[in-house]
Amino acid sequence: MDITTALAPAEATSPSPVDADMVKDVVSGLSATQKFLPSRWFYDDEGSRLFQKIMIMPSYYPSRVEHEILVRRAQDLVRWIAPSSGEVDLIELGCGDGTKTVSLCTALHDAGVPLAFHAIDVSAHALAELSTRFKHELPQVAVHALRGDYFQRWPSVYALRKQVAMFLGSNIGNLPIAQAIGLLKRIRSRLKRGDLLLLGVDLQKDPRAVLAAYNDVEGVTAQFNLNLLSRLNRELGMNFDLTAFRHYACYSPIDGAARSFLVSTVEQTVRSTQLARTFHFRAGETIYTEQSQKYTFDTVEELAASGGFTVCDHITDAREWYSISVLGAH
Ligand code: AVI
Repeated sequence: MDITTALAPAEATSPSPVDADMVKDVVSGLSATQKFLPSRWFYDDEGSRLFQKIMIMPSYYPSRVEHEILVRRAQDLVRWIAPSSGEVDLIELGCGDGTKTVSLCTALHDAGVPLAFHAIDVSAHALAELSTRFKHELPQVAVHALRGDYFQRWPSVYALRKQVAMFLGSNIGNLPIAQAIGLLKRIRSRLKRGDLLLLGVDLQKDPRAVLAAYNDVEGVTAQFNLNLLSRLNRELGMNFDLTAFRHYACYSPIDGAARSFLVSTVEQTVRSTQLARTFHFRAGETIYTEQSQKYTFDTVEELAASGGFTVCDHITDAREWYSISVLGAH
């Protein structure tokens, strides 16, 4: 197996004490009329550990159903990815530890598709696990691990080979619409006509099932949400009292958005030594921390068109709870 781990220069050094983007987001988010903190800051080590826990909870169906589609509908995906005998570069944005994709790569390999797998992720730890997984389970496939932010990085590939990009995990749903379109356009600009993007999207369904996924009785999503405040305490010298905030999740079938908030249970002022700022909270005031968009086939089509793609197919589970939508670069 050929494993190339390319470290982005800025990421190869130890993290700087204060992240300038985080400072910008926190100052603007906590000064806004409707306070907000972007969900990208959830994923420090503890946040990633809690998200792993969420993914195996019975109420959190998206990861389970997506995995089921990747396994049960692998042959349909193989037919789209490799309708003829040419070589394919499979490029996964935000690959994690490879659990999602190893079964699809196995199906492609078993179908005799000449394949190179380019795995992009910010986490060196996840990439190391992915490399080990492929070494044990599928040593015949060349894995190129690329560490970095998928908003910026792209592997070097041969211009003539077919490229199939993958953005799974329903991660598109966490991006504000302008950013989601921006990401699709960026991916499109790297592809040529006839290449594909496989996009994992969570579909609209019984609102009670959606709400249960973000409002689990075990309280793991609450811990995941509150961990954001622990992170800001640690990294920006803030003094959030975690017992004075509560997780609140809601789902609106009108716009298909599941939203998470942290509610201040009392009137309070939070300080940051690093920022030399204070932020005031009324009792009951909320910080909007995450949007998880749920789609219909129509809204996937609108999103795809805005990003420069056409929808070729929606590969779903039997209940149509989730779709790996096949988008064609035209
Ligand atoms: C990573 N992302 C797709 C998850 C979601 O469903 O929006 C994050 C998550 N938030 C709460 N539970 C899971």
